[in-house]
Amino acid sequence: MSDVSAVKAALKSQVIETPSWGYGNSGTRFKVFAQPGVPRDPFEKLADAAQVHAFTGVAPKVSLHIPWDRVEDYAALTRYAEGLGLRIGAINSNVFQDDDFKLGSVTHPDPKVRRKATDHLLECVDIMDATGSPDLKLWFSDGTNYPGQDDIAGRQDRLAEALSEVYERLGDDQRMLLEYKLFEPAFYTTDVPDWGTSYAHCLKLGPKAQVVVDTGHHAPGTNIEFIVAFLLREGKLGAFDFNSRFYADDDLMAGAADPFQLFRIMHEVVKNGGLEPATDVNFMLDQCHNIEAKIPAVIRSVTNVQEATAKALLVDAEALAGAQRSGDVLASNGVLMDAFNTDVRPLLAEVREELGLARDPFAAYLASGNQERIAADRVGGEQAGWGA
Ligand code: PSV
Ligand code: MN
Ligand code: MN
Repeated sequence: MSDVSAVKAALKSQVIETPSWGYGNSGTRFKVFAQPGVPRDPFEKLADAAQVHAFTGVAPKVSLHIPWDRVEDYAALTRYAEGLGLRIGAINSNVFQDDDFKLGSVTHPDPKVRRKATDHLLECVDIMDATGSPDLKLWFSDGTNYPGQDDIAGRQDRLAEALSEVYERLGDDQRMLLEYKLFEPAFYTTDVPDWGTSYAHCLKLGPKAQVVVDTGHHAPGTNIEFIVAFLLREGKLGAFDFNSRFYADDDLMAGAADPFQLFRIMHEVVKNGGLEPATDVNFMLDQCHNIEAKIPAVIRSVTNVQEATAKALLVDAEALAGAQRSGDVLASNGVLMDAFNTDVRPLLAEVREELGLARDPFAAYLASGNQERIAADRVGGEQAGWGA
């Protein structure tokens, strides 16, 4: 896309959904470093998300995680979000923190445990009804640690059965997003380890089931942009969980570890219609900010995704197609690299100015005094964290 006004329009209409848990304390199994001013409940998480939206203009949706964001009155939470100019995004189920799920949730050998897990997923659909959320995001930690521990194919049968019960419960405007992850916490087999397994289940379930690509959930060296192109072609790319990694599921800020990979992914998104509102790809972040300040880190991640998107939109599609047709390897690669090597920060600053925002959202947020305000106001009570 070389028409600058079309590029700007596309950047203005892209929506990036931020995760409630990204605003809470998090850490590794070694230590959680608490930060001042961190939210004490889901309402305060929404208030922080509203700051990110106020300064970037493109983050009006927030993913919730149940039970971390369980409240008495979801209608009140939704009204509060709306009052802040936000909408509730994906409802993330959690079947990985209950003692009963040690050997699996929906794939557990005991039908009573499977019932409990499926009931939680159904509760998440009730919460979608109450909040207007369109997306149920499913990630299963289910798997085994040792050869012979359980029946690999049998677990697929149990998974399919639970997914189909939940699928049947979805309303017309609701969909199921099935996330995969190579390993962890299971270390031998994982029941949904890769995009192929997720895709196969989604295909059988029907059009309301789509795959989530979490950019931190692959073996090192995996070509994620290939997966993206393939799933878009099949109409099965539902969403991204953006984050970046150097080693495994590091959950670092999106675009921090490998901006070139994020650009390559966004190039396939743009090229294959993934930015069109009708394709309905949900661009979510799924990351944790262990040592950096949370709101500024989410702002940085949003702008990193925007920069990768802007560069992808600047790819000269005609020149690229021409070079590809003539088999000119170096010219084709050159077209892509020209776009990647463009400094898009001035373009994005203009886009923000046209939206009535500060040219640099990161600096503007730091100058706003909000960070100091929340540190002073949010004393007492227990700070929310990943898993609380
Ligand atoms: C699992 O590693 C995962 O990526 C899933 O999306 C979870 O819901 C999320 O992390 C929790 O942070
Ligand atoms: Mn994820
Ligand atoms: Mn993850």
